Parts: sequence; C-alpha cells; structure tokens
Amino acid sequence: MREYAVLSAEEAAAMVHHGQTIAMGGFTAAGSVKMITRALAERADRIHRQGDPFSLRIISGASTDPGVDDVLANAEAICYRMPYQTSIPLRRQINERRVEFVDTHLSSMMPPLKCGAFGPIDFAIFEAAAVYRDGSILLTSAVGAVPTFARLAKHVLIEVNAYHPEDLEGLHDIYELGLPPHTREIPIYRPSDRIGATLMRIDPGKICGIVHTNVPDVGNAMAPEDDVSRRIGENIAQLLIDEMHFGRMGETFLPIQAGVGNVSNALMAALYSNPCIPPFSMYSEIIQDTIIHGIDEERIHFASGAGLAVSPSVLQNIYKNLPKFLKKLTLRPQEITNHPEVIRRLGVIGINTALEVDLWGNVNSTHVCGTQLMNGIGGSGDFSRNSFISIFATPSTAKSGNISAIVPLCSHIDHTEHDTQFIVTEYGIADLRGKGPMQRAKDIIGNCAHPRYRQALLDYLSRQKLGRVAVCLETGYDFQICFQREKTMGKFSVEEE
Ligand code: 0RQ
Repeated sequence: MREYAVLSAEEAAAMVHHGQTIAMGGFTAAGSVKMITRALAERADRIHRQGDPFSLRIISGASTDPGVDDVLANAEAICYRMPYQTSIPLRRQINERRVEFVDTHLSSMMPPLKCGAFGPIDFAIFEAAAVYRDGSILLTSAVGAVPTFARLAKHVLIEVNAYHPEDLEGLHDIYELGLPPHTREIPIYRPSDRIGATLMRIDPGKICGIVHTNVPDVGNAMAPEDDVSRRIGENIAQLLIDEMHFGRMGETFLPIQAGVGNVSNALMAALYSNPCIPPFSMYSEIIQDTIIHGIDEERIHFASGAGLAVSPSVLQNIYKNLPKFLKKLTLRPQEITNHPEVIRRLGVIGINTALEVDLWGNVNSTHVCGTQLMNGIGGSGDFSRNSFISIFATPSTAKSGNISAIVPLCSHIDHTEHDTQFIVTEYGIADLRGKGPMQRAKDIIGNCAHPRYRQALLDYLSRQKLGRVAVCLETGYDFQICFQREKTMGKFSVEEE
C-alpha cells in the first residue's frame, strides 16, 4: 500500500518537459483537469520569455474544459493535438498551421494508440474523485480514454477534485478491450448493461503525485432552443414515428445517440417531449442537458455515455440525486460507447449534425469551405457508419441565410453517401435509403434545401447530362467559392414570393 506525494499544481507542472506527449483526461469539459494545465501554461510563458521553446503534444478523449485547450493554446504551449477540440484559440492556431491537428474517430483511434503507433505517452494527467492506495481510482464526470491513457503512460499525475462526491462510485463502467487477436466480444445487449468495474485500476508506482483541488466543472452551456432546432426535432420525431408505424423500430423503440452542439441538444428535447414517441434509452457518447431533463421527466429510461457534457446546474441536480441517477446513467470508455459492435447490435438511431450536405448525401461536419476546421469528426463517424438508422440534421442555412447547408458538392467529406440514410432540416426529411444518386438529389433539394436556394440547386443538377451522377466539375464548388469571395452565397438565392 502506498502513500502518494501531494503536489502543488506548479510542482506537478514542473515534471513535464518540452516536446513530451501528454494524454489529458476528460471527455468534453467533463472530467478535465483544471489546475495543472494552468500551471503548465504559466511555465510555458516563463520559458518562452527566456527565449526557450516549450510546447506539448496533447492527446485527449474529445474536447476539453477551456482550462486545458484555451489556456494552453493562449500560452502557445501546444504543437500537436488529437483527436477533437472545440477551442477558439486552438482552432485559430490549427487553421494557421501552427498546431498539427489529427482529426480522427474517437473509437477507432484506440487500437493504434494501444499499439504505440502514435508514439509513447509520457504523462497521463486526469481528474479523479478519489485515489486509493492500491491504485484504484474513482473517476469524476467522464471516462473518455482515461483507463487506456493511464495504462499506457510512463507517468501519471492526478487532480483529486473535492467538487465531485466520493459516493459517485457505481456511475462508471470501466472495461478495456485487448488488442487483436485477443480482443473479446463486448457483452452489452441493452444500454443499461454494466460489464466492467466501478473503479479504474493502475500501477500505483506510476503515480508521480496528486494535486488536491476543489473546482467546479465549467460545463457545456447550450444556446437557448430556437425555432429552427425545434422544427428539426419535430421532423426527426415524425421520421421515427413513421418508422415505428412501419414496424422498423423493434418491439418498442431503439436506443438513440445524439451528437454534440446546440442543434442536437434542442432536438433531443423535441424528441422526448413528443407524446407519440415512447420512453427510450440513450446509447450515446456525450450526455447533454436535455437528456438529464428527459430522465427527470421519466421520458428517458437510461443513458449510457463517455461524459456528462452538462451545465453546472444540471450536474448539481445529478449529484444531489445520486441514488436515482446511479440507476439511470453509466459512463464508459469511449472505445466502448462508440464501438461498432455494440452500436450495430443495439440497433442505435444515430443523430449527428452536419455543416454541409451535398446532393448525393455526402456530409461535411468539420471544415468550413474545405479549409477551416470547426471542431473535428469526433464520434459522428463511429455512429453514422454503424447505426441502424443514421440521420444527419442541419439547419438549411447558416450565418443568417448567407450560407446554404445544401450544396452541389461538399468541400470536405467526413461521412460518405454510403453511410447517410436520412438528411433532415427544418424544412423536411430526405430518406436516401435504396435510392440512386439522381433521386437522392431531387429529394434533398425538394425536402431539405432552403426554398431560396432550391432553384440554383436544380439548375446545377440539370447542367451535367452524362454519367450516373450529375456532378459538374466546373461548377461543383461555386457556392463555396462565392462565399469565400463575397461572405455570402446570396447570388444563388432567390427572394421568396
Ligand atoms: O457558427 O457559432 O459562429 O454562429 O457553425 O453551428 O448551427 O450552432 O450547430 O452547435 O449544433 O454545431 C457540425 C459544428 C454543429 C457540430 C457542428 C456555423 C454556425 C455556427 C455551429 P457561430 P450551429 P451546432 C458527438 C458527435 C462534428 C462532431 C460530432 C460538430 C457554428 O455538431 O462539431 O458530431 N459536429 N460529434 O453558423 C460555415 C456552414 C455552416 C457554418 C454551420 N455550412 N458553413 N459555418 N456553421 N454551418 C460529440 C463528440 O464527438 C464529442
């Protein structure tokens, strides 16, 4: 049994050196460390002022608390980042090519990571609610990739955050997959099945020290629900009601995955509050506010995810009512939440968000005009490729109508036409299943495009007379070129009557 060194954040940061690879805990803002990264940023500033280099290779589960990505990016202390981020300063540095960013699926990044294909991990730095002498660890509001990071890392630094109660035990379901040929099946048959341990276990000899904190999660505040998101949610509800009507939703209903962001958060509210949709479960990667509201209102039975990407008041609601929520929630490693085997077996309804969709059903979720990274693919590909019903939702326009989300050709493709089944906007639903490219294009334009952009899209479709797919190489990117030059695609829109 071992006593751990108690360190200040500054002492912990002093152990980390320029060029090292750091695996950061958490999943979204949930479960991120808060103090060691601030001390690392101060250390980077001091070293830079002396004229010496200090920057780190940062690997995480998903996005982080601003105290990680924002703070380190502002200190110019990140040179490499994977697999996902939502930080404005970091995004700017990535788009200026000052930070190398690897945009990769959150589930399928795990086997190469375990094989060492991304290089060794020097430190795993993560948050815990409790660390026991035998190396057992109680995680906080996220699991993400921490069990794997901690196992692979040469050294471990832990922030023990008293904000999270020690009676969280039972929230986590820790189960790590072996590498081929020793990978075993994942015995999850219902979203509520728990298959692993409540505590994570690591070699206590790797723990260099613990830093005591008492800092709230900043949480993921969502924009208030707007009319467009509500209408998208109503359309998705109608789509699922129709599928139920045709007997394509199992005996009761299938589990839902919902992606990240304002649109997803709002559409989940529209789904669970629709009286024609029976109570359902979530097999998702992030759990946003509306999912917890759905549990409170007994419209959502159970939610399985990798992190609680909720606002501070919602996290407090969970912590105040822990006995109830321990029966309704579980947090697992992202290689399990996003694993194709489980997603396929459960028949998940995957609902993800697009930046732009083309006439053939290809989806861009990540790069504005093909060049400017927004956040990253995250888990959207893990789910859309493997879901029983795969839906991409988007408002039909962005930036006050200056951008059409439906374009002739996507300027960057994250999800191919082979993985998209439904496109949904506030105007309607395009069911792409079993349809060839020309029918898909007509349905996407007629049902989903904003009416002001429909004529220009139909004109594009009539331009190329040859071939199975009416792609016109000369004009396929005209919408995006126009936006880059004029900050609006307005010349392709016609005033509504
Ligand atoms: O910009 O904030 O400057 O106004 O994109 O758009 O409509 O608020 O939508 O918050 O739901 O995010 C795809 C980015 C949508 C997100 C994306 C601009 C728009 C706005 C955000 P402003 P909205 P959301 C699970 C699954 C990929 C990862 C994923 C995402 C901003 O859902 O990152 O799904 N998805 N992971 O104005 C230029 C366009 C645009 C556009 C929208 N065509 N061109 N800008 N915007 N469309 C989670 C994890 O993996 C952890």
